[in-house]
Amino acid sequence: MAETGTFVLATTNPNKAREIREIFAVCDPGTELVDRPPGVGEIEETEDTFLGNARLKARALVEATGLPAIAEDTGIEVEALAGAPGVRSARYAGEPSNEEANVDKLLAELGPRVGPEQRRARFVTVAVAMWPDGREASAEGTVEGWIAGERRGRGGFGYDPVFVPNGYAQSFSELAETEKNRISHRGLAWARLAGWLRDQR
Ligand code: ITT
Repeated sequence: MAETGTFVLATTNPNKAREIREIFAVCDPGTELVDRPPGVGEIEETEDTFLGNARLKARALVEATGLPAIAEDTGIEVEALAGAPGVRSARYAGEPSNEEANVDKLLAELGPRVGPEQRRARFVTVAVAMWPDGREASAEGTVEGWIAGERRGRGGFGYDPVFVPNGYAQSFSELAETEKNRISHRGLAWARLAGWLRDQR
């Protein structure tokens, strides 16, 4: 199957876009990523799964541009909170999405629980590629860890300051972005999908 290797990037989050571009540069430099064009309205994430929401975003960009598109949906699942915030991670503290408020709420909900065992969490990313003829491919990536008692570090975005991956003493905010991408939910999901796309050419 011969593919053109050009995709519109559906994400509106510049931090995600930067990480996805870095992952493709390593795993599939032959794929060209085009930024989401201005004028595509907000896409409501009405599904209750990461795959469902990633598909909604990819489909909206395919329909708006007539080009193949890639999209992802990501969330953080906290064991002691029965998997919350999960698919609601972007709007955990309400609308509009506010990363500071989301982290404050997560720390408050975990309250007095102490240590990695009581604060277990995982990030999940589902990555989707979709073509105008309706074909699609997807891949999932997860990373296990725990929620620190307070913010640590200045890098990253979203929940990174409070997420400590298993096997590390640092939060994602304290790791170099190349190291985060090597082990993260996003790094694993997109490395899988990018590798598959590369092998199709
Ligand atoms: P798009 O839907 O436009 O791609 P978004 O930021 O709204 O961008 P999501 O719906 O997937 O993305 O929401 C996931 C939320 O989880 C997002 O608001 C981030 O704050 C957070 N998040 C996503 N990836 C993260 C990461 O690698 N590290 C920390 N937090 C992350």
